[in-house]
Amino acid sequence: MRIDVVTLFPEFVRQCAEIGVVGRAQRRGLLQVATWNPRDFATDAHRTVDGRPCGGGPGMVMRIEPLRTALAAMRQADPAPAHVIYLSPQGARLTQGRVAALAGMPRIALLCGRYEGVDERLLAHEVDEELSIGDYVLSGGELAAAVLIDAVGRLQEGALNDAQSATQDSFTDGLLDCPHYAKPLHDPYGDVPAVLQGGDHAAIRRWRLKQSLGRTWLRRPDLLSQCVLDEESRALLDEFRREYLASRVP
Ligand code: 4GX
Repeated sequence: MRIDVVTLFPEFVRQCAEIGVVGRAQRRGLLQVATWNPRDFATDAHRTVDGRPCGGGPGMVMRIEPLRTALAAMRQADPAPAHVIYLSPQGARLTQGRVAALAGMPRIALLCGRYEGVDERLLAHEVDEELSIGDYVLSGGELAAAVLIDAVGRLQEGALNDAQSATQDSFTDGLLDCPHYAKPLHDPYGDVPAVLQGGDHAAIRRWRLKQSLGRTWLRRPDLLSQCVLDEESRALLDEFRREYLASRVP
């Protein structure tokens, strides 16, 4: 897929997308990231991209014209339609479900705001979807864009080696991940759980599912209430709850 990013800090976004699994996805030709700097499209002598807010108040607002021209240049470079996303705290929360849907699109464009945001008229005419990566305020949309590119990029077919298959991720089935261990089996910090030391793969699968269910119940009950649990999962969660509550009795 292709991701275009409109940003005043193109080097930052590109560098974020060059490391790790996502960088490898780009080198494998599974993902193309292109950046467009609105400052390059400002026409005045000072290459102004911002203006005072109409009606007064603090801060600056990103002006329409350099963004409109940057988006036009992006479309001229490749006329294929792009799903345009504005990143801001006013957007709908980005979830793994939304990430998976975006990962299946042939082309998305990310608009990164700085200052107090972008002129609302540009957003109304150019943006298809507004997304937030969480309920906190960043100093610009670039980190949010980097988060989205990372989450979407690693889901491109062939980006992950099958040892790290995306189908085993937290949230893919609506549950948190189970605990993981590597050698040594015995350490001053504790032992690897006995079931993981043996080769009973059915028992290991049940243990991992039980841990996932138990951790989701303990840490993110909001996620668990959205899940439909089958009979095996309900039994494993009951087992986890009973053991957990028994272990807490003084
Ligand atoms: N998830 N930011 C957008 C500019 C801005 C300011 C006010 C609209 C209104 C963010 C987030 C985020 C910082 C990006 C402010 N836009 N983006 N920027 N949380 O905090 O995505």
